[in-house]
Amino acid sequence: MKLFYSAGSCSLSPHIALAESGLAFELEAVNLRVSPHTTASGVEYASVNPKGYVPALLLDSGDVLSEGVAIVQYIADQVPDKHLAPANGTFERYRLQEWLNFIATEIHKGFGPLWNPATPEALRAAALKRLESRFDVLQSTLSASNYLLGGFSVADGYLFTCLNWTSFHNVSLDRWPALQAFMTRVGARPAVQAAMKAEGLFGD
Ligand SMILES: N[C@@H](CCC(=O)N[C@@H](CS)C(=O)NCC(=O)O)C(=O)O
Repeated sequence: MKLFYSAGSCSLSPHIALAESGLAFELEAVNLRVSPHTTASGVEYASVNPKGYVPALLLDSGDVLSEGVAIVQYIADQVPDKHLAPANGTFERYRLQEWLNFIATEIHKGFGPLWNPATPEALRAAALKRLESRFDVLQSTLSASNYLLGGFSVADGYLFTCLNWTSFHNVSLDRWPALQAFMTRVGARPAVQAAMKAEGLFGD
């Protein structure tokens, strides 16, 4: 398997899932700053994932799977003994999908306007306010539980990935102590450390 990624972006989520899985995998960086986006081996990225964005997972079969929430569930299902996702068909699996969708649409895409330097200040402030209301929801869950589903799951790797962006945007998590504790807890996991190190996110 090969994960196409861009350091620190949402592709860190499947990278964490792969590291947690113990499965063998390769990485190939995608340069999102150039147009057209190009991979480290010099291939035009659209030939791998016509959607043009990371992440994408190239399977040994030759199939390419895109969309982070699909990829992390695929990875989790390869290693059921690791309990990275509840079993398909159980109510808990729908609970996982509920969180994954919340993270994708409310948190991940909630950061969208903050990345765009052309976003007017009023729009940025409104986007931040909306994000903060979603942080309140997370604070409520994570003050009662170490992880979103109780035990670590791929949803936690995804949430960690997105909340990590608060540091890029100077957004303090001081008002959400359970989120701060969550970041410390997830960030200390060896697999998360390994994925972040591989992406050069520790500045070394
Ligand atoms: N719907 C996609 C969105 C992925 C996404 O937003 N990727 C961003 C990085 S976090 C990206 O590659 N942006 C570059 C681009 O769209 O050209 C998913 O959930 O996987």
